Amino acid sequence: MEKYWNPEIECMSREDMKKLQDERLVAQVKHVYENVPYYKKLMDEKGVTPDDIKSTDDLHKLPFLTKSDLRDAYPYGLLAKPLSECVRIQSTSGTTGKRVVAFYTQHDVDLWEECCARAITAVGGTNEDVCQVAYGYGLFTGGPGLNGGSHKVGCLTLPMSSGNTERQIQFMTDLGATILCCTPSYAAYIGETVKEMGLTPDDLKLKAGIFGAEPWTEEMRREIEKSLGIKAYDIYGLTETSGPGVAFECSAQAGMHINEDNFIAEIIDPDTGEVLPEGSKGELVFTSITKEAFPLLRYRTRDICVLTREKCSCGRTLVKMCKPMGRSDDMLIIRGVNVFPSQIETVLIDQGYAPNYLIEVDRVNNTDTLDINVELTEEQFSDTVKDIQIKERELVEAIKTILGINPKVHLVAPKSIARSEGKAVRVIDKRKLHD
Ligand code: DLL
Repeated sequence: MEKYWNPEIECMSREDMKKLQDERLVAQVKHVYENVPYYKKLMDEKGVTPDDIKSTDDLHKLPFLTKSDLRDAYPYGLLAKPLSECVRIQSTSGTTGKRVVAFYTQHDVDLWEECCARAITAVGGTNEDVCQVAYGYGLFTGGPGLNGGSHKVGCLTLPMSSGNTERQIQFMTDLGATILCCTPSYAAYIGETVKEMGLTPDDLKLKAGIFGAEPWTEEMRREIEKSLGIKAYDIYGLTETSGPGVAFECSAQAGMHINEDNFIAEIIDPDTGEVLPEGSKGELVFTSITKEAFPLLRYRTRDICVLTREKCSCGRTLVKMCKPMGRSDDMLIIRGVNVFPSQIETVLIDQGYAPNYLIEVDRVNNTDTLDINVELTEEQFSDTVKDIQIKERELVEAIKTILGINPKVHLVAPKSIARSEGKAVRVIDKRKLHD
């Protein structure tokens, strides 16, 4: 039987949800207009006033916000409540430019934790569970978000943070963790380490994992499910909209339900900004309708996605988003061809490699180069040099078929590609260094 944390909201009729969103949007636009001079200016420039926004049908009239607005307004320029009412700051894990700093009132923290509680309940979590949170704690939203959700549900919460993998596994077995929350790349690494420690999934009590914060493929889902003996569920979110829990997967494991009572989702054409009809592929845009301190309106996520309202077998009526299919800004253009790292990952896993790889893009004599370093497993490593060369050629062919361009493939020794305890670094684009 499917369990819900908040059945009234999660299974609300479309009509009632629209009514709720309409009311909340109208109030939110007024709140932002009156308290955030930066956004008021954007609205004034567009000739829009709060009176023009009577329902979600008017959403398209509002100006967009982008990461560059967040940088311009850093640190307090988008704050909509006095600092004395804020109780928390979180920040992006980004390593380039100024970090994004998000603010929360206690009300905002409560709503965020409710979203994460819905995600944990959707994977079967109850107060009988032991929930190991191995996302990073600190400024990154992963640890604090799932930690709060786990408390709300009443799970016994293990606030492990990421890293120290053998200790993670020791706690996991000693304390009988049943739910694991971390990035999918770290889950895959934990799976590898379990095997290396001479353990099998039967030695673990784990039943479910809640993995997100970075792109991962269906093939990777199956790998993780096998190596840990669990069901692996996706979770999505971004610092700008609070953190994990904006959307979460249910028992159907086919797309993530968006917490629409808090976030209105739109899909736009990333080039023109035009709102696209339901079912179209485009850039995901979110409007927070309940957040008090950092209420971003029409925030462009850069995540490329499709929304669907098809009936879900879990009974939830919340709109679903597919796995992000890449970002409008991290898509690689190599010799004029659009390349998403996930396409390469799919080929690697299909051909029996572990998802440990590093893509290096460079430009030599005005021509783009694509080098893909792929780690061999221990079993594959015992092959002769000749066998390895054959394997490299096979991979080159398979990738060429999918991408239409010729990569260089380097099969490297097991464990020679640095492991990540947070988000994996999959791409090094050296062209940016020359520009
Ligand atoms: O990654 C929040 C989070 C923490 C989500 C833990 C899920 C679990 P940021 O560091 O601000 O926040 O990064 C947000 O990460 O715009 C996406 O591009 C990417 N992302 C997040 N979740 C997923 C996912 C957190 N499930 C950015 N699949 C987003 C693919 C994801 N990409």
